[in-house]
Amino acid sequence: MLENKVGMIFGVANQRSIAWACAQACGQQGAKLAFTYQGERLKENVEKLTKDMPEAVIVPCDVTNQAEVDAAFESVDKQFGRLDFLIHSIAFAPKEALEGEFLTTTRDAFLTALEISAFSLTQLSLAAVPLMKDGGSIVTMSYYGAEKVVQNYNVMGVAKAALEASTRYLAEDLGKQNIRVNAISAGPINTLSARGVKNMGAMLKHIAEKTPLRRNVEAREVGNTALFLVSDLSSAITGETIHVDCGFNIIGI
Ligand code: 0WD
Repeated sequence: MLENKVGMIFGVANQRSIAWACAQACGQQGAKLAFTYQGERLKENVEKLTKDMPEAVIVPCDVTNQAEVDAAFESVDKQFGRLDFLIHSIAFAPKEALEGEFLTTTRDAFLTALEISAFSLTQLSLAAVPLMKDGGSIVTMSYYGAEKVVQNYNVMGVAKAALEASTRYLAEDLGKQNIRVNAISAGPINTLSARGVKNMGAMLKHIAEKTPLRRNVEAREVGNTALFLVSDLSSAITGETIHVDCGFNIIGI
């Protein structure tokens, strides 16, 4: 399905990362992939995970460092000369902002969370456009806390709301170039980032009882939806936030 397509994947931290599930789904369909990692601490993880992908490009990219962002896209240009899709699967907020009341969020925590978790989508999209010569697809990861209040999610909910709005504005700007931009609103999955949210275990249990499908979503299922969104099967879908949450968001009382 993705033969001859080149994708860039941001946000593989370890084998549990949603980004890695996306990479596996797209890799299995023949995509050539470039992976970015944030800081030396994650380099080895990404190298190990991709050892059976000889063509993979692996480059450092902390989105707070514009020089690294530019260099990452230059590497992809040099290696492949094009880009067809980009998967943005990164977020960060200081741990202390992910508990207690939203009211006490500091300026620093707010700016950091919004910069890394929301602005980076626009930043990376701008860098991707010149390489998306035949159109393209950009996919980002959101969460229900963008729409409704979720205890402890706090400033990350505000960042995800900005991320979903950015998805719509980018979709409008880039549609003329046949570049689509969509978000996946994934149900909670026990990854490294998720552990930063207080009471994650209790939340997973509650959700498994309440969803129409009576279970939690698996990273693999989010990866498959990302595959759909970067493939031509979704060619008329842009600016959307698609829930991949076993139906949790449709439940009222
Ligand atoms: O329940 C979940 N796990 C959900 C996650 C439900 C719904 C959405 N999401 C979102 C997250 O908010 C995030 O946007 O999915 C995305 C991926 O999250 P993940 O797979 O759950 O988490 P993880 O495996 O930790 O990957 C996120 C990575 C970072 O990992 P760590 O844990 O080391 O912070 O984002 C990357 C980093 O690799 N990251 C950055 N990348 C570039 N520059 C930066 C940065 N400054 N900061 C964090």
